Amino acid sequence: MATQRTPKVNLVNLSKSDYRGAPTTLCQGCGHNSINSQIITACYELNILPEDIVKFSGIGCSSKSPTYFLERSFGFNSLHGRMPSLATGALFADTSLTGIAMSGDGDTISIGMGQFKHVMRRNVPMVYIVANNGVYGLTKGQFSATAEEGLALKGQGQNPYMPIDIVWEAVVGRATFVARSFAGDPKQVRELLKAALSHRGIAVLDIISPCVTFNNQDDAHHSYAWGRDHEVALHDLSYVPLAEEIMVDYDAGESKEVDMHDGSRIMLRKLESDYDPTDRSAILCMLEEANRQQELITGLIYIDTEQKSLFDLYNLPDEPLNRLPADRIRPRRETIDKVNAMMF
Ligand SMILES: Cc1ncc(C[n+]2csc(CCOP(=O)(O)OP(=O)(O)O)c2C)c(N)n1
Ligand code: SF4
Ligand SMILES: [Mg+2]
Repeated sequence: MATQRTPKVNLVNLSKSDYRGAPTTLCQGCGHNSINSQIITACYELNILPEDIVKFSGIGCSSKSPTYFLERSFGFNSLHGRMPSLATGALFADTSLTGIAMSGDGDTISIGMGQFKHVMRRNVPMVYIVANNGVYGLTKGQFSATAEEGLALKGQGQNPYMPIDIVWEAVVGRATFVARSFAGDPKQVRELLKAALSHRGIAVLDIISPCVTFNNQDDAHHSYAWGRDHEVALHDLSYVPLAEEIMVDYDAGESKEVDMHDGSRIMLRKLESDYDPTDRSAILCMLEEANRQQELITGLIYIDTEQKSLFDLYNLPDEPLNRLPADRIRPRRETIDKVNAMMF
């Protein structure tokens, strides 16, 4: 008689399939599919209950992605470019949840740029992924604001404009965790996702995610071939959860440690040179130079674990606001009268 194999479970007694979503309807080979798989693996390996996660997205192929991971989590699809304000409100209402947002370069950097800037300056605790392919994939491949100058696409002509660098915008915009990765480098994507999920503040991940249907020619800056040839990893990054004994297998002086709020650590092993992800002005110079040299810099680019998050700025009760009874959430009649009296 054939024996049935029991699926492997994690510390919260769930198998990896408990973290999956509906079957994807994205094109085969789309970078977004690869990011989705790493979200599933990261959450499984971190033993997070899917019910403790809330997913957010806007509009685009990338924004369809939350359907394809964590089907046991709640999810919100916003209007195009408006996901950050929806996420801010939802997370404020229940600060016990972990937010994972999936957006696109069109959704965030074209129509959504204003909202993106404000969610970063407010340091809303959430993982904010931009699956960046240089085009509007869903509406058939128009140039997005991250497309490189001179990119020529069938039916679109040649892009005359300079691109916007998402990482640059995030560092200047005061996001407290900024990283870049490449969908063709799944290990790095996974480790960065795990670190981002432990960050208390906004974690922006610019992930180059090729659109195989509209923008994957070898010389295009968001293609698999270009990414593979031009990726320059700043460090070899490993995420070490609190529960695991830290096995430092690096020589002294060869690695940098970043301590996270929850006691976990990010280990950054030196590759070419020492890299300090806390020195904002040096980072901006490095990004400028990398763009000039056409290098795809990846890794943990900037981190600040000291800045207060949006929720730390308010005197919030321990219980989530959306679970407080009406008599605790509504101001009393006398309070309203007092406020009104102050107005006149
Ligand atoms: C207000 C509004 N304007 C325009 C559109 C059309 N539209 C839908 S998705 C999209 C762009 C999506 O691009 P991106 O965020 O890069 O996602 P991708 O499909 O490339 O993953 C556009 C312009 C829309 N849905 N709503
Ligand atoms: S059109 Fe492009 S972005 Fe959309 S699913 Fe296909 S490959 Fe992905
Ligand atoms: Mg896009």
